[in-house]
Amino acid sequence: MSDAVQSLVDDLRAEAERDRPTEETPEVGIVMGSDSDLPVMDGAYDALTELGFEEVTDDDDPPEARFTFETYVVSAHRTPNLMYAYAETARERGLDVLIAGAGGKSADLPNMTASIAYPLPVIGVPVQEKSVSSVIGMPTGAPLVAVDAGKSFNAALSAVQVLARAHPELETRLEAYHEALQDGVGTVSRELHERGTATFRASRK
Ligand code: RP5
Repeated sequence: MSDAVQSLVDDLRAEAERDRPTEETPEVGIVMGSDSDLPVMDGAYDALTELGFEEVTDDDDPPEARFTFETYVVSAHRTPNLMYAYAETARERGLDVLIAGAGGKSADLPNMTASIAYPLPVIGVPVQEKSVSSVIGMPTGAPLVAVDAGKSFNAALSAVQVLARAHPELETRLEAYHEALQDGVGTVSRELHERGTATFRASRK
């Protein structure tokens, strides 16, 4: 194992040994197979921050926000030891739900993470269309929830839905988010109706 990977594995295992209060540990863990997945996986970042989550970048100095998340690159095939350490320590490190994304035809990070982290729920994100079947193709008894290719934003919303069962505050935030979506449709619907198609279409160009 390289020094860079070994030090990450050591940090994860050391963190799992610590007994931090749940308010100080991230609820959501985001992992992706490569930093090249970030332009797709950053939808999860966008959704979580929109819902008031903040990112933990230093376990010893977590952000003020009550609900937080963390982000790592973990390659199933190039760094299997890191994948194992990440998934194996996830629960002990206080995580409640994981979002795992990978691309390529052998997108094994989501399903292997789900197998190792079980029974922690894992939401898989196929980073590309060609990754869908390898992400969702889990055998009976080995569950993985998955979104469509590229839908990391929805993966994060689903993660917050899971958390909201135990945190009414998050349910309120999800409802407010949905109401804002509805409001957007209502506003544009009235605008289209009242301005008429020709004017509305011209105003969009
Ligand atoms: C990239 O390699 C894909 O986007 C994938 O997420 C990443 C990791 O694949 P492995 O290193 O696990 O094979 O092409």
